[in-house]
Amino acid sequence: MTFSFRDKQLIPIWRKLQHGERLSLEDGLVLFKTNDIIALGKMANFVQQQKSGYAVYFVLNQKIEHTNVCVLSCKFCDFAKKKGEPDAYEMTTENILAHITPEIREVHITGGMPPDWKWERYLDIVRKIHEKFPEADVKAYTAVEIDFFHKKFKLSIEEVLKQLQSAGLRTMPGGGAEIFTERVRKLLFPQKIGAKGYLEVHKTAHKLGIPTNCTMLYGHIETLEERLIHMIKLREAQDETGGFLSFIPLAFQPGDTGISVGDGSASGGKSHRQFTSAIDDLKTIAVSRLMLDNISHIKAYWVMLTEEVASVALNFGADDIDGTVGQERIAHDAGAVSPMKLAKDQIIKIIKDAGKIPVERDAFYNPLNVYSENVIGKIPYLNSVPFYHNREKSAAGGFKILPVAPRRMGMLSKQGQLDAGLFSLMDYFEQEESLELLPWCIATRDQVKSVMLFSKEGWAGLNGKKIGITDETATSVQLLSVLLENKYRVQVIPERLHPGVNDYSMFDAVLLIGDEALKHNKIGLNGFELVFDLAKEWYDWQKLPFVFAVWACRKALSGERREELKEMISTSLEKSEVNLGIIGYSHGKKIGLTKNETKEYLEGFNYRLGEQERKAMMQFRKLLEQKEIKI
Ligand code: V47
Repeated sequence: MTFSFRDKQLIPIWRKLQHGERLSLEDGLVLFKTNDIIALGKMANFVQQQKSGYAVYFVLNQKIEHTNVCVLSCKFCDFAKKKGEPDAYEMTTENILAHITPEIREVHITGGMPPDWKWERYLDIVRKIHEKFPEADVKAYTAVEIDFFHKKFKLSIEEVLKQLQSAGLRTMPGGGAEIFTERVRKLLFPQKIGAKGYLEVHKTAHKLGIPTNCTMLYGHIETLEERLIHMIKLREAQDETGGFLSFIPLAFQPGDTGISVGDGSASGGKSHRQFTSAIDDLKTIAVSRLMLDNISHIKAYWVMLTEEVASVALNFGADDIDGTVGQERIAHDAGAVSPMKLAKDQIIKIIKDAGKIPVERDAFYNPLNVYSENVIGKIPYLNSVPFYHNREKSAAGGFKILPVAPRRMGMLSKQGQLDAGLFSLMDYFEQEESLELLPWCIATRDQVKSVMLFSKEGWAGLNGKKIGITDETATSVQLLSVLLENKYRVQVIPERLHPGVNDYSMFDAVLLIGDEALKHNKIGLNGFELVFDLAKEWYDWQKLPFVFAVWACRKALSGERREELKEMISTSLEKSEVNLGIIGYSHGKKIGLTKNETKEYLEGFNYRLGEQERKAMMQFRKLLEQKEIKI
C-alpha cells in the first residue's frame, strides 16, 4: 500500500508498521505531534484492517449505573454524589432488572462506591441478571470497584473475582484506569488505585478466565508523554496475559469538574472548560491503534466522542463503536452532548456510512450477526494469508473480508450471512447441503506446527485427565478425539478454554490451534514438557494428509459471483506461492517467526484439494461416524 506523506517524519514509522515492528514512545510522540492527520489515519486504518478487515463491531448493550453514591471524590468526576445529597440515587436489584430487555447481549455495570452496601448485594445483581437473562453477558465492576470490595469485605482480589464469576460475571469493563502516572493520580484521584493496583486486578481476572477491557481518560491535565506511558504499560500487561479484549480512549467531559483541558495542571478555572477537539480524539484513536499492537480492538465510544466523531474514527483505526448503551450517566452528568442511547438501526447506519461491515457481537467479540452482503469469512491465522494476500486492502472485487475464528464462521454461514469462506472441515461436513466445495483447502502431509497438544503426560498417561480444548474450531478438537479414542484408546475430561486467556496451569494438557499454537511450538509452553503435532500423529497412523479447512461458497451464489470468487482465490494464491516468506512476513513476525520460519511453515501446506486430500476427508468422516464418545 502506498500513499503520500506530507510529514516525512512519518515515513520510518510507516516502514516499521509494514514490517510488523513495535512502535516506541518516541514514535508515538511523532504521531501525536504530526499535522499530517490523513496519513496518520491511513496508517491506523491499514493496521486495523489487518486485524479486523472491514468489520466494525457493536453490541446490543444496556449500561447500568447502580448508584452514584461514592466514598471517593475524584476531581474529574461529576457523576459521584455523597449519600443524602439531593441527586444521589441507589437502585435495587429489581429496578436494575426492569431496565434489561430480552434482546440485550451485554449488561455493562459500573457505579459509585457507597459506604454501606453489603457484599451480597453486588453478587445478587450479577446473579439475578445472569439467571433472568442468560443470553446477556454480564460485564461488571471496574478494577477500582473490585479493589474497593477487596478492602471493604476483607477478601483477596482473587476471591472477590471468583465469587463474582460463580454468580455469572463473564467479563470486566475497563473503567478506572484514568492516566497511569503518579503525577496525575495525586492531582486528580489521590484516593484511587494507580497503575499497579489496576493492572493487578486485571491480570488476576485474566488468570481466572475473565477477559477485560482497558481504558485511558484523556484530554484533561495529562501530557502526551503520559498518554504514551499509559499505553505502553497496558501493552506490557497484555504481553503477559493476553486477556484484554479492547482498549477504549475516554474523551474527558469537562462538565462542572473545574478542570481545564491540556494545561498540564489541575488548577484550570471554569472559564477554560472545553471538550477535547475532534482532531485530538481522532489522533488518540489512531495512535492507540498503532501503539497497542497486541490488543485486538479499539473502541470509539460514541457516548463521549459524539456520533459524528465516532463515525470518522472508524476510518482512523477503531473497529468497535460500543453499542446501544440504553442509558448513560457518567458522561452525561459531566455535560456529554450525545444522546442517552442509540437504536440498533442508527448504529448500523453509522458503520455503513463509514464504508465498513456492521457486525453485531457478544461481550467476547464473537460475531452474532453480519449486516452486509457479499461477505467472505477469513480464518485469522498465518496459514490462510496466501489466499487473501492484498485482498483486505481493496473491497474493489465486490467481496468484503471478515476475519473470524473458524467455529464462528461456521455459525454465521449457518445463518446464511456469508457468501463464502475457508471453512473448518467439520463445518463444511455439517453444512454440505447448502455449501458447494471449491478446489482449495488447507491441508498438511506431515506435521502442521499449528494444531498442537501441549501435555504434561504421554498419550497413555492422559487417561482420566483434564484437557483444555480450544474454543475456536471443531475440526482440531474432533481430530484429537479420534486420536485419543481410536489410536491411543484413552478417555479424557475435555474442558473449553476461555477466549483470550492464557493461563493453562489447571490442565494436564491443552489443545491450541493457529497462531497461538505456532508461537508456543517455537518457544514452548511453560509447565507442558511434551508437545504433539496432531497432523503428524494422523499421518503416522493413516499415511494420509489431513485437511483442516476447505473453501466453499453458498450453493445459491450466482454463477457470475462464483467465477469472481474463484478468480480472486486462484490469483491470490498464485501470486503468494512464489513469495511465501515475504507475504507472510509481517504476520509471522508478530508471532515471533523469522522470515525463513514463516516461509518453511507456509510451504508445509497443500492449498489445493487433490485426490489424496479427498480420500483423507472421507477417512476422517468414516472414523467420526464410528466414534462412540463425542467431545
Ligand atoms: O471509570 C469519569 C471515566 C469511566 C468522566 O469497558 C469520565 O467497554 C470522561 O469505563 N469524562 C466509566 N470520562 C466508563 C467506562 C467505559 C465506557 C464504555 C465502555 C467501557 C468498556 C468502559 O468513565 C470511569 C472514568 O474513567 N469518567 N468521569 C468524565 N468527566
